[in-house]
Amino acid sequence: MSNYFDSRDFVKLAGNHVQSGKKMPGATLPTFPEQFLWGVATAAYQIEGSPDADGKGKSIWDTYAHIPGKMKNGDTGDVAIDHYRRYKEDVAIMKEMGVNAYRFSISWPRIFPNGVGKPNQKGVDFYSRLVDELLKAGIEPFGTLYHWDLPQALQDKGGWQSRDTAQAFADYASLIAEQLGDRVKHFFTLNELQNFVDMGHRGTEIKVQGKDVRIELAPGLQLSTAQVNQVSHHAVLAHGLAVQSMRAIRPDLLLGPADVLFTGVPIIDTPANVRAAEIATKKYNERFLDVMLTGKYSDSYLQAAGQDAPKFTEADLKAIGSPLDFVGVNIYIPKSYVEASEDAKGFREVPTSLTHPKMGSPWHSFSPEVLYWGPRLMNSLWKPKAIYITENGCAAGDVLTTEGRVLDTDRVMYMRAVMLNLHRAISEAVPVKGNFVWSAFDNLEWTGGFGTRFGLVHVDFKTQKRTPKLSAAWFKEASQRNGIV
Ligand code: GBH
Repeated sequence: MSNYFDSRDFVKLAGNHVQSGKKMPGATLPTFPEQFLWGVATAAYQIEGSPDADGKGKSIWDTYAHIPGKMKNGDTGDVAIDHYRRYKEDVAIMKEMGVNAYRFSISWPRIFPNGVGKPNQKGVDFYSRLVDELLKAGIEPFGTLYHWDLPQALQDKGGWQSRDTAQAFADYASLIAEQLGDRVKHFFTLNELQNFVDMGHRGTEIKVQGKDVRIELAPGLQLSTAQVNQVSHHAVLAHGLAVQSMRAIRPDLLLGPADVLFTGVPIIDTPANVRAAEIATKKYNERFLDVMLTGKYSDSYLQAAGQDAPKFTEADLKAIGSPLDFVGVNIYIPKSYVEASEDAKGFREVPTSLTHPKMGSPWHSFSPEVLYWGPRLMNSLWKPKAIYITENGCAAGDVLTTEGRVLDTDRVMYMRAVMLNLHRAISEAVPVKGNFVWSAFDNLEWTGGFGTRFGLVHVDFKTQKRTPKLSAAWFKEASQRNGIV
């Protein structure tokens, strides 16, 4: 089918010295555990397009992206990379890239156009066809139930400020378990709870190279701290109720969240700094991973929140703390570099150097060691049964050369560095089972628009032509060798 993407092209892209699948003579660089998954990830709104097809309802992103001034260059997901119609070609490309696991998200309003009520079978059928195509290609499907595209109908009734949204999510989750759970064995509940809660309901400031970068996501609200804390409670409650409702339908499913890990990285490797980083990491995730993995809100959170603490019941905590098969975490940047401190908090944040290197997007400082410290600290704090890195990757200033190549040497540098750090964690017995690169294809980077390219595969957004980048060739080599060359 795609003549621009056969193995010869990979050799052309990567150079003639590559002998796919063979060990390089003399190479002593790391190999990964036998069942390690070399995955890639995407999300529905960022790739699918076809916002009205086959009975789909509106999501909050369909609404938000059309508000003037919200999206860079006025970009929207109306067409995106037209994956809804081109999914077969996209699966074939991933297969050719040596991908053995694919993390995709299911659009809730395709399944429940009104958020609740009668499911839309045609929406389910799309994901069913996608899953069959993946299995035929030998790619293990990993479904994400929520990657930020809440049905607009639920937003109109209060969205995540309403407790009913958590219950509606559990009902949607059980329908997916029933309809896809015969073929999809792994599901992630919600993507990056902390980011969609905070960026969507208050906006977040991140400091990079001394500059504040403000990030907002749909629905773009400006709520009070008490309201945001209630929203975060409903998000973790949705996760817990979904785990329960899916297990009730199919006890054999393997379930966990795909949260973002806010990591404290020790400024230098002294035992006191490592301890400080651990304390910071627990604190940074107190409203999310910490309550999901311990079944309780920490005393320090509840005390500090005081009047602003969320309202919850013991039964809520029991659901939120439901036992999990794995924890998925997206890891891009440290929340902060930290050092030991004598004060009550137990750590002090150190501002990043003004010249700290960064990757293509405004918020993305280049700190590959977070792929070592994140999993390591997570393991020592919460001892999860298994860990998946559900996202890492970077934007780059990709251009097509006249020969039709995309030579993203910076992304290759990034991935080599990240995977070496991840390997270090695995070699210390941290149970990381796989890694999903963000992203398989260039796509709509939320408010950042189409100019912020994260893909291993370049997409011409006018013609929809897909072209694997140098980094795709790197990925194929690494996945075939199950190691770094
Ligand atoms: C993750 O978010 C998301 O899960 C994924 O969908 C996203 O594409 C990926 O990482 C890369 O960002 O105005 O250009 O700064 C991480 C948090 C949310 C940070 C969206 C940047 C706005 C784009 N990101 N965000 S920009």
